[in-house]
Amino acid sequence: MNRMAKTALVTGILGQDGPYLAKLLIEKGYKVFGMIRRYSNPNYDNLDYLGVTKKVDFVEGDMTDESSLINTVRTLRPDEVYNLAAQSFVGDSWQMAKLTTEVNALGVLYLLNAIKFFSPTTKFYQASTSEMFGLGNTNGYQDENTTFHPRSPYGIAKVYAYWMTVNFRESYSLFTCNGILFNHESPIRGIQFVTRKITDGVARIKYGLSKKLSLGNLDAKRDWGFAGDYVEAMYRMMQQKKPDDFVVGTGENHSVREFVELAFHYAGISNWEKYVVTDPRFKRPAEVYELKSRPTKVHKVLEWKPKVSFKKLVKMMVDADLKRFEYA
Ligand code: NAP
Ligand code: G4F
Repeated sequence: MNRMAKTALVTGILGQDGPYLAKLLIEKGYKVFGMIRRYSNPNYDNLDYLGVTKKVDFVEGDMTDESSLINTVRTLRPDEVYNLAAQSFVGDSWQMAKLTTEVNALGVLYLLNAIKFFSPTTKFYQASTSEMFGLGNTNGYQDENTTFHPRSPYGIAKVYAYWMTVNFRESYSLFTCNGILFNHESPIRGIQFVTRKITDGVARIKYGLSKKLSLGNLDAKRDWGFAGDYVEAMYRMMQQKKPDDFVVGTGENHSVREFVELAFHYAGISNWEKYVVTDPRFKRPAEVYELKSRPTKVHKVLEWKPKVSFKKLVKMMVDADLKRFEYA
């Protein structure tokens, strides 16, 4: 190991963003430690997909187990901690509100305390989210000044974590920042999320493995970008002289229906209406109807802009799922 290499601890390393961030940090010369929770059979597929599994050092820990976080931070004393771990599926958060709160809210407090007591020079990134805005908007968009009105236990837990992150900065002068990221997707997006559910469903239909695709609210609108672009914004936030909070998004939004239409189109299937059925099971008790960022601050201060357009993103995901089934 290069002794001068910076060190980063990434929680949630096996999810979607973890592997993209790990790849970026490794390319920048970091030594990356990835925290994984105890599993009888952990799944390294996403890290394998990006070719970085062997370049990450794994440490065991769980966001609900304070002592594991203390031990990890005390032992590694990393330069940077990126807290990506979460029960991140909004739809499940009503059924598992307590677990969601323990992981997404209290877990962040434990991690911040571990840094405060055992490694106060460590910089901390919190994976905050546009779900915190919920119904809140300012003339049809959301930015750093928009009021939070979360609509799910997930969003509420994230609001707690957001404010704890701000509070540790204000109370103890720690370097803590929030990236308020709008939806970002990729070929390794979890299968439950609507984009990947659509591209996986389209590929199954294309290869005759499925006849229907069941979805919930087709009118919901999201500001969708590519995960590979968004981890660069996380990194840049942590390189600032002063910690701050940033909204990260594309500045445009599209409906679930538009995503569906394009995905079927790229797979070469006409008449998408023939295959898509709406199922109330996939509707939410309280919906966030529309999210759209105003990313002026991140453009100006971090000089960050997304590289992958909405159309390119849909195509990338459709192509990847078609390829998976081609060899299945
Ligand atoms: P993801 O794919 O669901 O990954 C979340 C990771 O957290 C998984 O690796 C999971 O571990 C881990 N985790 C869950 N519970 C844990 C626990 N108790 N202890 C330790 N690790 C635990 O999520 P993502 O899309 O990469 O998102 C990364 C972060 O950004 C999340 O905090 C999410 O809430 C936030 N965010 C995401 C988006 C987006 O559009 N993707 C937008 C805004 C904010 P397992 O692999 O073991 O399940
Ligand atoms: O893909 P989704 O499940 O993502 P959602 O709820 O926007 O949350 C994602 O983005 C957040 C950032 O804004 C993250 F914080 C969070 O961790 C996660 O990554 O749903 C998107 C929209 C919703 O309006 C949902 O009601 O799609 C709608 N939808 C319609 N049919 C569906 C379905 N969502 C899912 N998951 N499955 C459906 O069948």
